[in-house]
Parts: sequence; structure tokens; C-alpha cells
Amino acid sequence: MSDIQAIERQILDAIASATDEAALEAVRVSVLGKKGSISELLKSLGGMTPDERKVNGPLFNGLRDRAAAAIAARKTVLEEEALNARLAFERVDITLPARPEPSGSVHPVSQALDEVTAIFADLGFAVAEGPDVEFDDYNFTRLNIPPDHPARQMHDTFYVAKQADGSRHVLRTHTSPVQVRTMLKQKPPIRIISPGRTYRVDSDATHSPMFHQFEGLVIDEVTHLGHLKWVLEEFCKAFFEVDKVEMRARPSFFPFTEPSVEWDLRCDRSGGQIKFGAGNDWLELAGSGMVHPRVLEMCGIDSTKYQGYAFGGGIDRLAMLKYGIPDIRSFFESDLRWLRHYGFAALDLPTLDGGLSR
Ligand code: FA5
Repeated sequence: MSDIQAIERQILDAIASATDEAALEAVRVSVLGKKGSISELLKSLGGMTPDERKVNGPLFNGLRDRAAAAIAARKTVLEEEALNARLAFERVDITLPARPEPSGSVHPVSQALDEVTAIFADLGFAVAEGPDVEFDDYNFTRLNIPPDHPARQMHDTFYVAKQADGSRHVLRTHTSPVQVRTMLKQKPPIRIISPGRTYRVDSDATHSPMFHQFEGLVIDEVTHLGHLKWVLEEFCKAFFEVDKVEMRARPSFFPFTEPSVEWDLRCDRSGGQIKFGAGNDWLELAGSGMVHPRVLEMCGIDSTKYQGYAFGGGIDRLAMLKYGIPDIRSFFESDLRWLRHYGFAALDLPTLDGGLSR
């Protein structure tokens, strides 16, 4: 066997025994690369006599062509093998049972918050938001509750450390500062709903230091308390999923509304269950009133031209009523068994046509 045949055998063996594409590439570089064995042979032609070149040229070139062809053929085989291995590994077994149900659930307060938002969105209200840490000015002063006003005591405020300029931030005690934020940046007509977290130094079976409120605000030239009553009635029917409700208005006081009205809902608590629209009990629903002209002016709105109403209520309390939860503190105890029992299916967003809480 000539030297060239021996070299060729060696090269073909190395190609055949390359078990993956990286090993084959290493063989290719060692043979056909710049300093590969065949490349060196081809380079040596330059130093040969014309007669030697005539004999060796076709030998070396033939060797290079056969080696290149063997590498290409092996590469195709290895690529196919790799693809087959991947297909076998990634195979989908369509006979397997469906994935188990997701084990997380939606908290009843989030559920109630989504329901409130869906109902008011359907009534044409846009969702507005504000921060949990609020300016004292927006939480109180521009809502007609100046410093030292006795109404500040009604709120049991969590204060945040004083700022460099002496001003104070608070954890917002209600969602009403979103009224201020909205009026400062938007001209009437305004129609917003703002659900969110609120904070007060308060804790018992019906009071939590962190709780949730929803705030509504409508400002235009003609809106009046009759519109407010209709909106709240429609809200109650949709939220409690009943055809009929009866509401009672009570005179009240909020510094930011004049007149101020609190609304109760007729209900029946006999028989251990709460029913709406009948019975002799009344359930506190929301505070409300016509936005005080002074608030409109402090928020840059001409009170001689515009008027409107605002309302606000507690979302945790609504969730307690609707889902029969007696103690507000259980919302925040993170008890997994409780959450599994009272939680709602994840990804099942409440909508008016698809059903709110089913
Ligand atoms: C207010 O906070 C007014 N901002 C509501 C308002 C808005 C009136 C717009 C007029 C116009 P009040 O302090 O009554 O009002 O609180 C409203 C509701 O928040 C209460 O009815 C109750 O449902 C809920 N709430 C208040 N404190 C707590 C608490 N510590 N834990 C749970 N819910 C609470």
C-alpha cells in the first residue's frame, strides 16, 4: 500500500469514527484546515520538480476531493441522527392526560375589586389611579380638610416622615385624593372610578389597618343627586346579582361634599343569609354627595359652571357581605386552607355578560 493510500485510509477512518458534528469539524480542520495534513501535502507541490508534480498533483488533489466528499457525507448522516434524537426527545404524547388545574386562586378582595371595576366600566366610568403614599395636601387640604380641621381626626392617619421642605406625606386614608389628582389634570366632563388600597390606624372584626375603597367622581354641567342614586342602584343590582334593590338616603357630613348623603341598602338577615330588596334591615353602602364648590375651585375647576357628585365605599366590606365572610382580618391572615375555600378560579375575569362571580 502506497503512503498516500495509508494516509487516505487513516483520514477516512477518522471521519467515520467522528460521533458528532464537533468531532467531525475537528477532523476537517486537522485535514483540510490551513495547517491540515492534506493542505500541507498540497503546499509541498510547490517545491517539487515538474515531473514529480505531474504524478503527485492528481494524487493529492484526488485525496483532498475524496476527503471533502467523505466529510460532507458524514456531516449529513450526523445531522440526520441529531435531528432524529431531538425529535424522539421532544415528542408530544397526545395520549397524556391534560395538565392539572392551576392551584393558585384569586383572593376574594381582588375578586370584589375586579367586579366593582367591571360594573362601573360598563356604566361608562374610566379607571383612575393614585399612589398609596399621598401628599397631605391631596389627602386632606384640597378636599376642604385644612390642617387642624377636626375632620382629620376621623381618619386615624398613618403619617410618613417629614420631607426636607417640612411637608408631610401620609398613607392615604381614603381614595378621595384620586378626585383631586383627576380634576387637577383633566377638564370636565369627568367620569371616573378609582379602586385601591387605603390605610387607617384601626383594627377589629370590621376594621383593618389596610383596606380597600372605591371612589367615583362625575363632573359636568348638569349632573345631580338623582343621577348618583341611579348609578348606585345599578351598581348594587349588578354587584349582588339581584333584579331589585331598595336604597335609603341619610343626611351625612363629609367636608368635601355638600350636601352629603350616606346610602343604605334594604336587606333581610333572617335565616342566616342576607337577601337584598326585602326585609327590615338596612346595610351601609357608601358615602357620597355633590362635590363641594370649594374643592372644585382648589382643583382648578370653575364652580360657577361645573358641578357633580362623588361617592366612596369599602370593597372589603362588600366582599364580606357578598361572600359571607364574618371577620375582615381573615382576608389578611394568608391561611392557605381559607384561601382555597374562598378563592376564585385564576384567569376567570369577572365580566357582566360572562358572569361576575361564577
Ligand atoms: C370616606 O372614606 C369618604 N372618602 C367616602 C366618600 C367619598 C364620601 C366621596 C363622599 C364622597 P368613610 O370614612 O365613611 O368615607 O369610609 C368609607 C368606607 O370605607 C366605609 O363605609 C367602610 O366600608 C370602609 N372603611 C373605613 N374604614 C375601614 C377600615 N378600617 N377597614 C375596612 N373598611 C373601612
